[in-house]
Amino acid sequence: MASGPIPAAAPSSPAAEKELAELYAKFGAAHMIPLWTQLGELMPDEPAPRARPHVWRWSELYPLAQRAGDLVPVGRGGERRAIALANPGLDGMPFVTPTLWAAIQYLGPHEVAPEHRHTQNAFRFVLEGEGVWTVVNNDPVAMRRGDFLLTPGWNFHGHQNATSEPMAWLDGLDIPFVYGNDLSFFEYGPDGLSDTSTPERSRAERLWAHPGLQPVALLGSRPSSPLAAYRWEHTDRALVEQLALEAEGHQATVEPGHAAVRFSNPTTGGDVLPTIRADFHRLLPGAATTPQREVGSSVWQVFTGRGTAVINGVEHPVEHGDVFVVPSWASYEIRAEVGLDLFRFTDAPIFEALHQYRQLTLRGGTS
Ligand code: 1HN
Repeated sequence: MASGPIPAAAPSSPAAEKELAELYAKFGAAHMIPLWTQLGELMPDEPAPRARPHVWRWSELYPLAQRAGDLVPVGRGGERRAIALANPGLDGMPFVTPTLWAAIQYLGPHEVAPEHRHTQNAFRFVLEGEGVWTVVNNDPVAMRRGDFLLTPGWNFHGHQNATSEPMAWLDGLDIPFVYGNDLSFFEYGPDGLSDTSTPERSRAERLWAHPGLQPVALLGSRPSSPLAAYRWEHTDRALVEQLALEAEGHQATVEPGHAAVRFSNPTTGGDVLPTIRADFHRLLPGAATTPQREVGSSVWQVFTGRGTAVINGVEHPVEHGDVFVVPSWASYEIRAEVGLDLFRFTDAPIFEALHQYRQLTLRGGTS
C-alpha cells in the first residue's frame, strides 16, 4: 500500500525536530514539496476519483431549464442557454467529470443562439422534440428525437429554433480537459446565422451518410467525423437487427439481451471525436450488463425505459431522461426492468491514445 508518509529521518531529539521543522518551512517558502508526505495521494494503488457517482433526474432538469427559458435571454455574450451538470465531487466546477462537460440546453420558440467557434469538441444528443437546426460550418443540420449530432472543434456553429415550440437537448463537450490543460481558443462569429434555411438533410449527410461509401473527392482520414448527424432511424434499426440476429442464433450482441452500437468516424472507423467516444445501448427487459470497471469517465442518459444503474454497489433507479455519471474505475452494471435504451459518452479516446486505458470485467458481481 503506497500511502502514508515514509518514516524517513524520524527526529531523534528536540534539536533535530526543530531543524526538520525549519527545513519543511523552507521547502514551503521555496515552493517545494517533499514527495514522502504525498505519495499515497499522488500515486494511489488504483484510481481514487474525486468525481462522484451521481444521478440528475430529467424531472428536475427539464423544468429548471424551462424556467431559465422564461427568465434568461439567449444571445451574444452568454452565447448559449446551457446549464451544466456539476459533479458534487469536483469543487463546484461546472464539470460532470474531470474531462467532460454535460449540459441541458434550452432554446425557446424562434430563438437563435449565435455563431462562434472554439477548440473544444462538442456533440448534442436529442432526448425529445425537434425543430432546431444547428448550423455547423455553414451547414444547417436538423435536430430530431434520438439523433446524435457533432460539432468538432474549431467549426463555427450556431442554433436556430425554427418552430413555435421550445426544444431542449443534452450537450457534451471536452471543456474540462481543454480547461485543465490550457488549450482553449474561442472566437465569435458574425451576428446572426450564416444560413437560416431548414433542409431535411444537411450537406454533410448528403455526402457522408451512405453506408460503407466514401466520396472519392474527399478520401483521407480526418481526426473528427465529417458526418454531422447520426439519425435515430439508423441507430434504432441497427439495434433491432442485432437483437433479431441474436434471437436467430447469430453472434451480434455484446452479451445476452444487450445490443450496442458505437458512433464512428467514417474516414477512420474510430471514434467520432478525438476526445469523446459515444455509443448507444439497448437492453431487453430483465437483461443486465456484465459488471466492470474502466479508467476514464462516462456519462449515460436514459433514452427510454426504466432500470437500475448499480455504481460502486449502490443501486440508482433511472428512467427517461435521467443522466448518471460513472467515475474512473467505479464498478458499474446496468439492469433493465423494462426494455431500456441508453445513450453514453466517455473520454476513452484520450486514454487509449495515451496508452493509459484499462478495463476489468467483474465476473463475480460488483465489488
Ligand atoms: C457551446 O458552444 C455550446 O454550441 C454548448 O451549443 C455548450 C458550453 C461552453 C462553451 C460553449 C453550443 C457550451 C458551448
